Amino acid sequence: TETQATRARLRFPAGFTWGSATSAFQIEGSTTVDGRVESIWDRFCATPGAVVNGDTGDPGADHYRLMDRDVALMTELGLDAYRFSVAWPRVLHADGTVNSKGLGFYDRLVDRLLDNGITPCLTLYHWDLPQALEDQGGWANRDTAFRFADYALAVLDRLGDRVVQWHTINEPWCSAFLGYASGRHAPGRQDRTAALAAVHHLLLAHGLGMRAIRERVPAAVAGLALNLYPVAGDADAVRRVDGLQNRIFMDPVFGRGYPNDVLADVRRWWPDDLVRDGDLDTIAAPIDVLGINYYRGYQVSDRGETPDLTWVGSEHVGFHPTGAPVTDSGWDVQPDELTDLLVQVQRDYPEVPLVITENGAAYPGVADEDRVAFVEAHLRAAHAAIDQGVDLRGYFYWSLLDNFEWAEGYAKRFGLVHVDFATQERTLKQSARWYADVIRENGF
Ligand code: GBH
Repeated sequence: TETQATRARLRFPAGFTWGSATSAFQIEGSTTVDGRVESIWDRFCATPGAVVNGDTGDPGADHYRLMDRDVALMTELGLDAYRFSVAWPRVLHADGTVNSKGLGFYDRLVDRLLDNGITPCLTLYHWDLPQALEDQGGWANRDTAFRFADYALAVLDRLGDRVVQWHTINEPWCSAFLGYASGRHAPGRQDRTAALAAVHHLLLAHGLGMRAIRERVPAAVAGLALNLYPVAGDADAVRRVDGLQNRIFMDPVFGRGYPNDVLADVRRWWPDDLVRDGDLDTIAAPIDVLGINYYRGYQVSDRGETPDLTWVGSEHVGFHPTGAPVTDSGWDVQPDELTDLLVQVQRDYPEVPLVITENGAAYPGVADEDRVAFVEAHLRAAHAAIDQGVDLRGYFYWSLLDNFEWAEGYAKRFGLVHVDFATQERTLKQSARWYADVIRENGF
């Protein structure tokens, strides 16, 4: 109607999914209960100097115990969908048998969500590898991909009758390069060859996971979530960073194999027997949707001041501020680049619809106008991409709750909902109220 058109100046397509996202290790706490085994992040948090303030996964936002309360918050916001991850260390006992009690938590979560009309969107792996697997080489070990498939089947067998939306792996770039090259994330290794092996084994795990999902849930809508970055600056640096960040994952997933220019850059460290017959077909299993996690773009140059181990074979590349305002994490706020990214991904990989599986920012406080402005600008950018023909199906704000921001600990707050980590009191931020209006109006 006319009233709605004037009130909501930007309307999203009918059926557009409004969501918010979290991940298991970042919110659950209760890391030693109900048979949960140690993960690489538990071990990493115990390493002096690894995480700001020595913060750990406990008690976190205590979501494992406050789940009902948190689903009530989602209902208050009016979320269409909730993206969460399952903790692999909760699902399998140390001896590899299925931990029914650990899975029971997700079983109840899914039921709660469905009871409240919220679509569960399940991510199988958001960085919390069982430490026992790391002790056998972690993602640098090919066998981990097959263990992931076993784990995926255990989750599918328990939840596949009710969960339709699945993502295999969240941000394999972080697991591979921050985990094994720079060592900024768990398991904190600095080994270029291990990082490249991890890239391949994470992608192989994705492909095997897709196969398991297809076997068990024929109606599934499934894919993976990549943290993609638009890159600008010196041509060779752009090619290298775009290659290691974006194309090294998208090209194999969309059936093109690894990009030759990236293979040439990393040749010295790429293990000889890494890619076996059939692997690329497994990785190229058709997906239904590509999840994009968008936070910022990169401004790069051919010469950085100090070598950065993250960028295997391109350690000399420099990263520079654009001059844009920054969030509390120091990240440049670059909404327009989101339009370019979505348009470019859809043009270069036209096979599938897109969904923004994460977008958000760290800002302090409950009166968080900055977060409102951030989300509004990014939704405008997403809408502009839709206007240019991009098939964008949804938007998930990162994050529902303030939580454990990995190596940054609890100091950086991404939530729509404020969490007092001492009392576990939840308070809706101004942005949460604003987002609830956006959801109700399907725009703003
Ligand atoms: C996402 O990562 C994650 O999926 C989510 O869990 C996380 O909470 C959220 O975004 C916010 O960060 O300077 O070398 O330490 C986005 C990718 C990875 C970007 C870590 C910042 C710090 C790299 N993030 N990275 S480093």
